[in-house]
Amino acid sequence: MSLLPLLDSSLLGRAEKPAFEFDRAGASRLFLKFGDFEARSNRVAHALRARGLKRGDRLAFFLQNRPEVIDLWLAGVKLGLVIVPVNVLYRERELKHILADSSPTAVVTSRDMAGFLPTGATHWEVDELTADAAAKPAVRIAEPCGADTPLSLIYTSGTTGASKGAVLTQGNFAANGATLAAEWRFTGEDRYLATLPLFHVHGLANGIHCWLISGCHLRLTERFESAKAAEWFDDYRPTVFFGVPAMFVRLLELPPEQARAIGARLRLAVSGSAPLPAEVHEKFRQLYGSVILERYGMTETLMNVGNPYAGERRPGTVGLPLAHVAVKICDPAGAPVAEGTPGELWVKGPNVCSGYWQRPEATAAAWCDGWFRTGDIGVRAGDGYITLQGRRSDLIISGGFNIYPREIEELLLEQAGVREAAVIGAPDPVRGEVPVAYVAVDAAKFDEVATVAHLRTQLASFKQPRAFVRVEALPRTALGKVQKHLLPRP
Ligand code: MLC
Ligand code: AMP
Repeated sequence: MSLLPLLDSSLLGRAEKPAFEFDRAGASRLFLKFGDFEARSNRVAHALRARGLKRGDRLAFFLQNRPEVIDLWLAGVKLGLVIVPVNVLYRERELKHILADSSPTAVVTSRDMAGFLPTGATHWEVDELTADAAAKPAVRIAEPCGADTPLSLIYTSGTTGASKGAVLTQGNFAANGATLAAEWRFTGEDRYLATLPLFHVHGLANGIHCWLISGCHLRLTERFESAKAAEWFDDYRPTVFFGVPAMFVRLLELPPEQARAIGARLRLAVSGSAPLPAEVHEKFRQLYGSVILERYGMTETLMNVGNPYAGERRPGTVGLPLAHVAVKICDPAGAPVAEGTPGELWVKGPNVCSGYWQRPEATAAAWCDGWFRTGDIGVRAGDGYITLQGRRSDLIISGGFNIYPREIEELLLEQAGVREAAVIGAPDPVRGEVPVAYVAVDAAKFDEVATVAHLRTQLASFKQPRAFVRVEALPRTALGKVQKHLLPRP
């Protein structure tokens, strides 16, 4: 299944229908129709081609949410480019790795963010690119692409080691978007409030594609801001909202009457990317009168499992395999386990990426007989509902952003006076978990203030340890492996 024909139902088929709105800082609200996105992305495609980009070339974007991200994405679909979305919170160390690994022709960024890029990175300012595109023809150029044409490299650490690029194809996005739009019953009448970042698959693969496939209306915000959420919901009156659990926790702060009115208009609230506590599910239902639909996905696989649209949305579970997705739960040897027995989730389907960019060994380790090993541990009940119970690795998820402790530990070990370092996730009422560092230091050499200041320049804000706990030595097994579960809780 290739992607453009699905999107054409809106780009060409609903050209005159109002599609989109966005509040621009210091300017009036921008309103666009589907046909405007067709024209804008064609112009951008011409501008990119004039700058030398051709099929298969990588093009990164390092941008807050704005309509130009959608233009770039659609231009990428049309030209057969490989778009590399980059988290806006990433800093030097993370950016260097992604840019070195994906070798993009350029990074499209804004003037205020260009300074974060490593020295020497080729970057194009989005406003200049847009001005350049405005002078180009609006007529479509499209390379012949198919389901197997790579469309995006999205960086994830997988279960181990350095961050890897998952190679997602046009077919992966088409299958995921078509399944979700159908299962979640999107129609042209829906109004989708899009506050999730477009550099991750939740906002990009699910949000943008459900919108374009169904031809509904979308309001994009630069980012989620809890202080503005009430105003957005009242003003835009969305029927659909997608969020990470931290957003739903923030929404519980709204006054009951306002929440009830918002809930009465909200046909569908979807949570994913991190576990939604059953308590938040229940409180949201009480306050908003709306039952959150929790689903489970990954960068490498897009969406795998979800609670049903019609039927029981069971708190604490991620529901049933989505259409076209096969899920088996396996023991460490790869044999399926019995109902009620925990095991690793393995998935197979048109949603699963084709492998890791230029890492055949990592790809070989993660796939087995055509099944992708998710690293997530879950259990299936007699009626098929799946409950996730944790992960094989010690991944921390904070506000829906993934943190690999090892990355922070390695950086800490490079700091003066740090002998040993271990990072774990501490429970947090809003973000689910936050990273906390345990360090064994030489007091004379270690400067906590300087270390924190240095980490800020190297790591995304959500990876900054929220506390440093000093220990004499890390607890270790006889073989020297750190026993994180024995660390004193902060
Ligand atoms: C977050 N921050 C941003 C930002 N988003 N800063 C600038 N621009 C953005 N777009 C920073 C803030 O500066 C702050 O830094 C911290 O994050 C928290 O911000 P907050 O305003 O206090 O918000 P909070 O109420 O805590 O909510 C955080 C959040 C954010 C929910 C807005 O965590 C978020 O956007 N999460 C979405 C992650 C996501 O899309 N994941 C999907 C992955 S795909 P500081 O320094 O104070 O910490 C995946 C697969 C799947 O997992 O299944 O979907
Ligand atoms: P990412 O690598 O950013 O794509 O994150 C994917 C990981 O997020 C999955 O492997 C899960 O561990 C986690 N995840 C996604 N959705 C859920 C959910 N509904 N409940 C629990 N964990 C989830």
